[in-house]
Amino acid sequence: GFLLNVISHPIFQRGEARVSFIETHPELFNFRKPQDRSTRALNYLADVIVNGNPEVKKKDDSKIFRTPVVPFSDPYSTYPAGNRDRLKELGRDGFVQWVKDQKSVLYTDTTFRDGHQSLLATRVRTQDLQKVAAGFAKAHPELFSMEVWGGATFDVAMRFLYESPWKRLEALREAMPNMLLQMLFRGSNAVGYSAYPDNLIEKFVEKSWESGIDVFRIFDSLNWVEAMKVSMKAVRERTDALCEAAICYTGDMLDPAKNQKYNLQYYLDMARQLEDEGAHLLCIKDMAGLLKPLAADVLVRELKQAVDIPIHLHTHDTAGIQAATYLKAIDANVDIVDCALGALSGLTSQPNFNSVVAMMETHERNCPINLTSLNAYSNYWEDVREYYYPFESGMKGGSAEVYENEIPGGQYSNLKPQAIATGLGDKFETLKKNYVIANRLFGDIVKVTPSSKVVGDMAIFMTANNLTADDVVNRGESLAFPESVRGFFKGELGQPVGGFPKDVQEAVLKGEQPITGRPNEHLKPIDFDADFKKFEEKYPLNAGFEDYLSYQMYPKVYDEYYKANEQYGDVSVIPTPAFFYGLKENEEILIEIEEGKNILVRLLFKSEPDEYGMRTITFELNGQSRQVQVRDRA
Ligand code: BTN
Ligand code: 3PY
Ligand code: ZN
Repeated sequence: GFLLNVISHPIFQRGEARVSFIETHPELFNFRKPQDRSTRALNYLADVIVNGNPEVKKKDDSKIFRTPVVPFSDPYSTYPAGNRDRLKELGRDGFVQWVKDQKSVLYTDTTFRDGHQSLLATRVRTQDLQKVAAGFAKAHPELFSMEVWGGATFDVAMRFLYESPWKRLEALREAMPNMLLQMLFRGSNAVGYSAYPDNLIEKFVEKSWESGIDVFRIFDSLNWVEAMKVSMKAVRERTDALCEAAICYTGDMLDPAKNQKYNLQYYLDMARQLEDEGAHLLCIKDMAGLLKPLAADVLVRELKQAVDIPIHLHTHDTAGIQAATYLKAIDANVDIVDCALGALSGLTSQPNFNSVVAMMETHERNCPINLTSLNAYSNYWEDVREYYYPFESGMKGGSAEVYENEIPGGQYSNLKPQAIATGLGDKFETLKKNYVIANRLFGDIVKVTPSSKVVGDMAIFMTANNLTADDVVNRGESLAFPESVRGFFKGELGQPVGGFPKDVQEAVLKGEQPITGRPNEHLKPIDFDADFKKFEEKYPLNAGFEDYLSYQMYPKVYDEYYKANEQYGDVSVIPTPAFFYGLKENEEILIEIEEGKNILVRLLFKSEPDEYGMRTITFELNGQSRQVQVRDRA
């Protein structure tokens, strides 16, 4: 940290502080003085100006951002009724009946969650969503739902953006009162990467609903229905939200060489089980974009016969042909499809919403959507996307390679930064090949968070250590496998279809005994009253029980998020370009520091580092000069 007090001053740290030093630096004894919001925002900006945002690995100083245009929307106009109003009016069963009875195809817009998760490593910040949320909800009340939360957004919001996922949800809830808000929920892993006690899962579902979620898309990363039951039941019994249960699609159903495990019969059986467990909706979750058009035709037709609940199709356009999959699925009477606004669509994201709407204009199942307005919102995102250029994956066009490596869209855009962070940036091709080999070693599993992360970790491990499949089996005794890989073979993510390959399991576990039941069963229920009290003592400035749940999901990430908030205040108010790139000399920004209160900040100049490596940053804050000292960590 750079907040300058005597303890953090280099002279003091080197043990060279003399009485005269103390006398000449009285300001250094002002520590722990509570700082106002503006000062903390200046502290943040000063640090980014001097040291950069640690998440921005390669800054391009020649970039000039266009100012994104928020499509006009009258802030005082009322909200047209949407599907949230319909759900309230009809109740859950009545609503599901309405979905089935009406003939048009319905749309979920994934721009606010999977779109940016899959293209920009989940880095889109709340304020960029919030600026268009209300206008979009007023202009497009016909949509089935908006996917806005869950998946990786929860983790990334705290870990990399230092913002509260709960506040994001609450802000979007307020801005979109007519729309169904949807989240992605990882069954027994909630929004994390490991199993949690059942009562934590239940509490999380309950609080998510209270904070605004109307549709829970629940999946298990190994398609193990057993692991989905607790969260499905919690949605049904503790909330008035819709329970959408997902089947993860993998392999190639129509390819006899690839459909030994994951074939039509397998999907139909799973669908019936999920319907029996009380799902209101069924999702085909094609997380890697492997569902080819002709397979979609068969799968949707057969599922419509097998179950009575509406079918919601989710895919990723990694191969570039998933609009064709949608057309086939729509002809086969799929009820709902997932799309992302043009500028955040395609490649590893969802198919292009705008173009699908245009495609459907003369189709008998057309659901009229105002395309001119949709295009204006896409243009907004085209400009906003530029802010996030460091998080682009570099993929330039669709790739049929995905049929081989089966990497989920949401993982693909994060794997590149992970490879770079582990020093494997120039071995990305080998890494993708090892992903295929790792999957085979694991017995060809369903790959979606968190199981996909296990395969990714194994691929990174093999690449970093130049290991072959043979090495893994034959030299396994002497290899220290990644923690996530050991956990997987111990049964901590549950049971894969067809069980674990015994030879690899033995090599990894080295005599340790795996569990066979639900991992959550082995976890002690949480005593919420006592535990929340402990949490409050440790983190007195927490924002309530929701923050406690964040802490339960990600203790270490929460701790760092909390400290960042103590030091910098709520950084979600900083405009995105300044958040990532700081300010150029003479650049001026407006920050809404709290509701209705704006400050104007201009960077005047930054000094050279002094003999201790400290720089002085001079700002103008609402016309007054203000200085902040920052250690140059370069
Ligand atoms: C997903 O598989 O959920 C999408 C990728 C999410 C990546 C996030 S980034 C922080 C955290 N650390 C990881 O290794 N993965 C997640
Ligand atoms: C997630 O769990 O984050 C996913 O998007 C899985 O597809
Ligand atoms: Zn997805």
